[in-house]
Amino acid sequence: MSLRYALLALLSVEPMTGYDLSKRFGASVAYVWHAPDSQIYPELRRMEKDGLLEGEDVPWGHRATKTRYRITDSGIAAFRAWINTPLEYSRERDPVHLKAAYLEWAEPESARTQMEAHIAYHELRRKQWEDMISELRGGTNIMLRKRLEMTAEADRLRTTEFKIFTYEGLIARAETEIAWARRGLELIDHLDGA
Ligand code: VNL
Repeated sequence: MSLRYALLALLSVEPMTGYDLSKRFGASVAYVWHAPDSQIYPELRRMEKDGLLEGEDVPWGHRATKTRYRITDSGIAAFRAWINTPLEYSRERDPVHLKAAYLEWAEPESARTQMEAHIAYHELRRKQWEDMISELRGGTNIMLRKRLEMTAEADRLRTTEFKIFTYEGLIARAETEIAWARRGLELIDHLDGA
């Protein structure tokens, strides 16, 4: 369900074809909400059926057409209702922590490799989120630039600051994961020697 609100967020800026939307998605929301094209395109069609979007045919090349989606008043209302509704939390389902609980079964070498992979993954994500903050601060993120163009001067600061706030939280989380896996490596070594 969250995917549709991510798409509404992007389409609140301007109408887009599925193709443009997918590109914009990749440079913005995808850093927070991963979704492949195979989910995006059918979701757009469902959203149109639900009256949240209106599709119009636009020319594509010489003979073909493409659907360009525009957010409707009902789409804007749905987005507002969503942003103002508290989340229902779901209890954790994290395979890494499930495994961590039973590492006494693992070969120490395999346990080490898996902790190292955890560190590498979260270091990569941290870097990507740090780069995104630089884009947001530097005004080089295309999606935010378009959004700010249609945002009243008085609202621009908070429009930017909440995006940065999002990534600060993700970076802090990545750092916690990295520190935890480093502690895991120490523990594995310590217990292996014991
Ligand atoms: C936007 C731009 C959103 C950049 C982002 O992440 C982002 C936006 C949620 O303006 O919708 O990284």
